[in-house]
Parts: sequence; structure tokens; C-alpha cells
Amino acid sequence: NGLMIGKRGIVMGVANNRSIAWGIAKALADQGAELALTYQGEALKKRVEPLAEELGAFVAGHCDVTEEETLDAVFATLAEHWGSIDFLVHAIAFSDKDELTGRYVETSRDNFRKTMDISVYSLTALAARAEKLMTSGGSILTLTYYGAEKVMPHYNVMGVAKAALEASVRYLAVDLGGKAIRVNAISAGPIKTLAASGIGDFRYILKWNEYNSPLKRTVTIDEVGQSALYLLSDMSSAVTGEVHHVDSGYHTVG
Ligand code: 0WD
Repeated sequence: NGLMIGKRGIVMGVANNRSIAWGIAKALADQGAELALTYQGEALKKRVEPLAEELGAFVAGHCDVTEEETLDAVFATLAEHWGSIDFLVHAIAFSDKDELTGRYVETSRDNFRKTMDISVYSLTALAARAEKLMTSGGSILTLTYYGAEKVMPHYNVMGVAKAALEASVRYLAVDLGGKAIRVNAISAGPIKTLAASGIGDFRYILKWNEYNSPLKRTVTIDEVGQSALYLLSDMSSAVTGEVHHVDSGYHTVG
């Protein structure tokens, strides 16, 4: 215990207690990290506030990654509150659920843009701001999925977005490496969350992973949290630009 003592950082993407970001926040707090959480809109504020309190985290305010001014406001709050940060967790994605079913070829231009903006560009927008506050180096982590590497049923435009996200991780790792800021991704196996419930036939995907992964089971948000701890702590001080699979080994057989 105490791997994260003296480290401060922000976790973005907690929607409720099933969110992957919540699993990561819990693991970080358990190891002594000081945390800031954000919420997207008033509806989620009511859910995030009590969760933040549970971890002794402070709420850095509303952040919608499509609104630049809310990003600036959150980072101004962090600068004022702490002066510097050591880590950032990006667990944010969105696509119109009507296009997370059926054929990728039918993706609309509007939803393609929106999916890429919220699920891909946001990491870059956040990394640029985090760089200024990571004055003693740092670690940035995002969440991706195997649909970036192989075609997964119904994942469609989100798979294309995750491929771009994984490429962003590599470019950001190079840009920020000189400042001892590391950038990595966890490719998580399927987990039943709010975002996942928008994906067509998600129960089938869970079962498929359970039957076919080497460990013959799915993964939990707490297990993603434990792996995140490694990537966000000094345990992984020489690891950057990496996509680390936390998927019961599914990627070795799928
Ligand atoms: O099986 C899964 N659940 C997997 C999820 C497997 C592998 C990867 N992931 C990824 C997701 O693609 C996402 O990047 O993990 C990340 C976290 O997703 P989650 O924990 O599965 O889902 P959820 O609890 O719904 O959190 C995602 C949150 C949003 O929730 P809702 O469901 O309300 O859209 O992302 C946030 C929001 O809180 N979010 C935004 N935050 C700021 N600005 C925005 C936005 N515009 N849009 C969504």
C-alpha cells in the first residue's frame, strides 16, 4: 500500500459506480493518490459528487470535452488547487447508439465527426493541457478496445475511433516523452457499463469472451483499476506508447 502517495491527478469519465473510471479511481485512492474527478452535465453531477466524497476526491467541475472552455476551466481549477499534477485518466467515449449496430458502411458524417471528436481528439486536447501541469513528469492513460485491431460485431465507427486513439497514444508518447510524460492505453475486455449498453448484442459479446478467452471469464473494473495502477505509478517508469490488454487474454485467440 502507498504506491501513489504524494501523487495527484485527475480521472475523467466517471458516470456511475459501474464506470471503468470508477474502478481506476478506487484503485488509485487505495494506494494513497489525491484525486480530482469531473462530471459531464448536471445529471451526472448528482452521481459523481457522492462517489468523489467516498474517495476524499475533489470535484473539479463540469467538463464536456466538446466544449473547449470547460476543459480550460477544469485545468485552471487544478492549477489553482494543486499547482501541478502527476497523472490523467481519460475514460471517455461516445457514439450514436443507432450506429453501434448494423453496418459500418452506413455511418453518417455527422456521427463519424462526433465520435472522433469525443472519443479521440479529446485525449489530445487534454494531453496538451496536462503537459503544462505535469512539471515533474507524469502519466496519461486512456481506455481502448480490441475493436481497434480486429472487426468486432456492431463496434463499427467506434472501432475506427479506437484505432485512431491508439495511434494518438503513440504520437503523444513521442511529443511528451522529452518531459518524462508517459502516454499509454489499456485495452479492456468487455464490461457491462452505461456506454457498453449502447452496443448492439453486448450480452452476446460478453458471453463470447467468457467462453473463448484463455482465462474463460470476463474482467472487472477493479482488475482494470489494478492494471491502471501499474501504468499510472512509477512501477512502469520506462513504459510509454503502449497498448496493454486487460482482457483475460482474449486478444491472443480472437
Ligand atoms: O466494455 C467496455 N465497457 C469497454 C469500455 C471496453 C473497452 C474500453 N472501454 C472504454 C470506453 O470506450 C470508454 O473510452 O472505456 C471508457 C470508459 O467507458 P465505460 O466505463 O465503459 O462507460 P461509462 O461508464 O458510460 O463512461 C463513459 C463516460 C460517459 O458516460 P455516458 O455513458 O454518460 O456517455 O464518458 C463520458 C461520460 O461521463 N463522456 C463524456 N465526458 C465528457 N465530455 C463525454 C463528453 N462529451 N461523452 C461521454
